[in-house]
Amino acid sequence: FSMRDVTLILPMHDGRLLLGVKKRGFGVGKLNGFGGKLNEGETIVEAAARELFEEVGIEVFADDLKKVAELTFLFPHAEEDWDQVVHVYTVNSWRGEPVESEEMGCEWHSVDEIPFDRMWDDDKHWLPRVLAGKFVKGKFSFGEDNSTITAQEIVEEA
Ligand code: 8OG
Repeated sequence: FSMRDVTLILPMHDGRLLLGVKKRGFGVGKLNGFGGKLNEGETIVEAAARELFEEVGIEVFADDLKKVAELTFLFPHAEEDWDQVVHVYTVNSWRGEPVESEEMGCEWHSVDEIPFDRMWDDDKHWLPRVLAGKFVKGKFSFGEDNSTITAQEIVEEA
């Protein structure tokens, strides 16, 4: 058994972060970056670029994706296949204008005023460090409600 790899991409421009509002699926209603599971045969960065285009209509070069975090999420009270490793990237150049899709709305937020109350519970722990330019490696366990953090470990940061 090996954990599923998932992507999360944070487009940034001029001190602002583009966040999606998920309209369906896992994490519906929450503000988040863009991304999802890998398709068969895809690399992680290929999947990241595809998800960005599908969810918000912007096109990036793989080389412009900068890996900023690797986060392990454990859900001991859910099905085993909820556990996953999220590979997080920032990107600051792309082609096209962000557009809403069927799956995602989108909103710009200043990096100084990120609405953590509308995001996943773990984000307030790792995202500020990423926005401060750090690489974060972390592990988070969720409780019975599968949305509140019960244990966390930032295992590496440089
Ligand atoms: O395709 P799927 O719906 O599984 O994609 C889930 C997206 O949500 C993917 O981009 C990874 C991201 N994601 C989680 N858990 C968490 C989390 O705890 N915090 C943040 N910020 N993103 C998460 O799956």
